[in-house]
Amino acid sequence: MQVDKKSKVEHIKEGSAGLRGSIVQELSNDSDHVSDATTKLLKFHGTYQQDNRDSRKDRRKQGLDKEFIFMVRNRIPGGKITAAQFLGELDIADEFGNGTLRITTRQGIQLHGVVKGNLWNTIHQINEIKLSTQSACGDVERNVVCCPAPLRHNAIRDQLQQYADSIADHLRPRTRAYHEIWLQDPATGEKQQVVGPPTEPEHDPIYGQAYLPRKFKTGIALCEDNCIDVYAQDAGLLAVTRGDALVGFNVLVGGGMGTTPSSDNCFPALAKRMAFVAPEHVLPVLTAIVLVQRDFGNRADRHQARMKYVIHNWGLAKFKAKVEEYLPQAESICGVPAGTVPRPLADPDAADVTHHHDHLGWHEQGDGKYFLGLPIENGRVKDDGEVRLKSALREIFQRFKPSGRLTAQQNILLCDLAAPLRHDVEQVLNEHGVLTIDRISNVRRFSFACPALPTCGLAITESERVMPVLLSELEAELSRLGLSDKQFTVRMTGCPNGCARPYNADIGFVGRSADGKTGEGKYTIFVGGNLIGTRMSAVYKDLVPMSQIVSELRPLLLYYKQAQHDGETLGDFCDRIGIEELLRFDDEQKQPNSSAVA
Ligand code: SRM
Ligand code: SF4
Repeated sequence: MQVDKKSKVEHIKEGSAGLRGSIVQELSNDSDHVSDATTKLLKFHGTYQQDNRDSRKDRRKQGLDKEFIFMVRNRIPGGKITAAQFLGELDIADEFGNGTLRITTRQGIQLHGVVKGNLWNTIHQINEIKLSTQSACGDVERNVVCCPAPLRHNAIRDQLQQYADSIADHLRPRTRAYHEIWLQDPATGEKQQVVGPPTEPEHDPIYGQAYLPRKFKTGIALCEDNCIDVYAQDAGLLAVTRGDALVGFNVLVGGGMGTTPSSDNCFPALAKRMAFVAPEHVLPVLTAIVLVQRDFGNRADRHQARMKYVIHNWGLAKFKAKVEEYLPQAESICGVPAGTVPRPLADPDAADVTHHHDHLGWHEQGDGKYFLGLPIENGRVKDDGEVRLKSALREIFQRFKPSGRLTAQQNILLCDLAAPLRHDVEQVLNEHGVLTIDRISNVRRFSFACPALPTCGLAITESERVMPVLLSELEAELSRLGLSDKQFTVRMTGCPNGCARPYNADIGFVGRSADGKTGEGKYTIFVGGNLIGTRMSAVYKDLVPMSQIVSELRPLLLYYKQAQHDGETLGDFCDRIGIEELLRFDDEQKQPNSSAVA
């Protein structure tokens, strides 16, 4: 008997008639939640069924079902958003969500706390403001990230954004399901919801009927500005420039941060440098890469389904040869003559990542206007006590109409501001208690955390909600040691899936378990990555309770203070010294007769 090796999700996708399934029927029934199969399909439409995990226990005690809510994710290539769109998102969050917006680590926006009865309106209204949630989640190309800085000293950054837009457009599923389900017929004004499969077959030459085995992520960066973490992408496009001209891209393949410690052979990985490609050949080459992953990615085990495992199993040379084999098919899909892309593909150019910018603070754009990079703690746009960030942004977008760019560090750039408006913008921020970059510590500036509890169904520990407190402790320790001027990345996640990319940061905290009684989280501490995102970190300590994280880091910070080389970053230091020696020093400092660590 033939054993069906495909995972359950594969069957759901294949049987969904182009991602329709029974979404329409389930949206219109009285239940407060949807079935498992529909939950899976809804991801392709940009929404996750979740439940409020804060209320789980109490509700269980009362014999009640979970408090179901939906997270709705916008796909915003390069994080480019207009003032009207940002204001629209705020309104939608107020009307249908929990009143907050969450800027994501992929330059998107998430709304949380949408109940099922408001889901259609939420997604519909997002489309009304000309944004989309289509394929923000699901086994397809995700939001394409791209350096958001609106620097116009030359044309390169605008060109990169154009690539991000065209890649996003090209790799969007061809099914009409999204439009049928969520959009309104502009001619009749009626809700256009079609029940059942399409009358004419829809052909998707890239995704077929089963889409990809897993999510796929593309990012575009500059060597001197890797703000989007190009090595963490399935496909990274690293711009190669000569003077003011874009001459091509180094194509990096197989990055990915997710891992499942309990599952064998799972690991986070940095992408590998595969080839140099001329700008006009990027689309066919990227398409060929996607097709290889479509046909050879693991469809039996979702833990092994990301493209990094294909590359790990085959080796880079075999993977590259397969991409070359798929180029004719890709060329045909892209509508370019066969043989357009020279093969074999050229070896990567020597150019590589050298710097990282977070684009915070005021910058002249090169066109006489200015942008302000505003830090947003963990990307959460909300009014909280005296810090009324949401109201400040609302006023700024209403009064000054800047365009916005969301960053992959969960911050926002307020762009295209004339010089005289700088003072007014600062005044609004001051009046609302919002801190600009000159008033926050370095460690807070270069940190971010994933949402985790109470919305994320996969969270093991807290992340976003505890990070601010942890950073306050860390700030005090760094100040005590005279290290406050150091710049290093600190990232936290509530589980090993790596949504805040903790595995290539200088310091990463990854949630591993939670105390059954107190709920206190225990974290793995990783050290030795770097700000420019080109090196993986290593486990320093495991299962450290939240309340002990700073004291467990203290000896390491002291060692750094004492033994750093001139200008050496914390991650470089940890990498040079090595985990074994760091732990030996840690041990020594903890001996009763040690004088160094108070
Ligand atoms: Fe993520 C799943 C949040 C960027 C790796 N991620 C999730 C879910 C949807 C949980 C779930 O599946 O039920 C989280 C929703 C939480 C919530 O309540 O909102 C979630 N991921 C996020 C965001 C919002 C984190 C943030 O702090 O901003 C980011 C949304 C980005 C976007 O706009 O598209 C986000 N996720 C990432 C990144 C970083 C990146 O892409 O640069 C990664 C690591 C890179 C990678 O993909 O390898 C990441 N998320 C994952 C994984 C692990 C995938 C894997 O290969 O194993 C999961 C779990 C899964 O897919 O099964 C996951
Ligand atoms: Fe959820 Fe884990 Fe991602 Fe955090 S890292 S948002 S806990 S899946």
